[in-house]
Amino acid sequence: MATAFQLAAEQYAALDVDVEQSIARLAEQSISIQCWQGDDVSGFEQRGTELGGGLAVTGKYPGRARNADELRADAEVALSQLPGRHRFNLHASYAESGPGRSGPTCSERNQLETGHFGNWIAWAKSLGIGLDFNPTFFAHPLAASGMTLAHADQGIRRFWIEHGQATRRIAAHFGAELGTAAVHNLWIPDGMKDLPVDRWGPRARLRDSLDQIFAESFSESKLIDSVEGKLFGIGSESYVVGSHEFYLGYATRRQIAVCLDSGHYHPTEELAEKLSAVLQFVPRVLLHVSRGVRWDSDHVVILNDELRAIATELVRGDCLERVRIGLDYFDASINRIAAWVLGVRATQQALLQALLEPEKLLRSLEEAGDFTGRLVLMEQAKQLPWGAVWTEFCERANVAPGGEWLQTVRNYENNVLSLRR
Ligand code: RNT
Ligand code: ZN
Repeated sequence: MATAFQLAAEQYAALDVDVEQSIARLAEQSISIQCWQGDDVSGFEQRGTELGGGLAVTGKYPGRARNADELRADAEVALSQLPGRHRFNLHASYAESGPGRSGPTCSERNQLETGHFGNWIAWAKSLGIGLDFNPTFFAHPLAASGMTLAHADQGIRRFWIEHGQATRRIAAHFGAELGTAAVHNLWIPDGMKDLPVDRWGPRARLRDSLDQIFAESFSESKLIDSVEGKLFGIGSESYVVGSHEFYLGYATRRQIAVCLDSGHYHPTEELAEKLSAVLQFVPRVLLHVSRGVRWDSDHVVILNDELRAIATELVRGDCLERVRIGLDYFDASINRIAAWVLGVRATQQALLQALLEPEKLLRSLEEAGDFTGRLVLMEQAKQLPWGAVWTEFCERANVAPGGEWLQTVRNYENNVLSLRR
């Protein structure tokens, strides 16, 4: 008797879709997993500063990782429940001092060195995964005013420029050590709660700060530079220095990547729609896959229409080689490991659906001007048995296709997380 997968493969073949090709492409696609979901963006610096920067974590779910060893152990549980090979995305505030494990203090952010990340590199090597990196321009006394790289004070601005210079060096080191270019993504919280008089000065200063940070050049095989804009944040509702237009212009001029975060636009704007425009002018895009809900840009990623639209554009545009995909959300109200697994799986499922689209047929209908047939086939494609292909994909990777993975996470919760106080 034919299996569900064989029947699905036949159905797809009838629409000129090769499921084996889709599975092979999906298996190659890594998702960069955000360290900060594992510990509510706390990091390991010896500091008493609140998170700030407009970032707000809500929830008190027990079991947060309290140190780097716990975070790594938790991430390994998530990785064990995911098909494919993924990456891990660190923030500078996750620095450690070495075997002794107590992190540097946050006052040292401008002096961070590769040695502060030695344990992370060794861990990534042991798992055969790549690392990505982010400078941390928040949760710091010198960011308390709401300005960092755009600050009017020379001393404060210098501190943050040095931080960005240091983190690029560290990211390039990750790339060299692990044999896969690390994305260094720069996001700053700079902005104003209420109407500024001077929108120009901070943007001119930010441009100058960036020029200083990006002055040193590194091989593309080690480092991919990326800049991330935003529409607004808590406390920066009226003015964000690093807006989408600002960074799009900056990235175009410098020919670096621009980061598009799906939680960072007006609710009626579609990130999917932007890809074919932005990628005409910048060499690469970093996607921050997130889910905006009301004011919050960082809910756990689920398989929704927006995510499917993004994945579809990536596949139709044949641009997966130019796009790095990372998750960006933090939810402290549910099991944090489950939050990771959910987001990676949803992103992979969206990609699989896109890779299984009867694209050739759709294109031929469009080229023939048959827009009726195009719309009918788009609707028909929604009924296709992609779930059977997903099941096959997971079984080949020895992970559960459905929610059964939660049992492993729950066992770990009972045996490990629940003991953390
Ligand atoms: C903030 C940006 C940024 C952060 C992470 C923690 O609005 O999306 O990417 O979420 O750097
Ligand atoms: Zn982001």
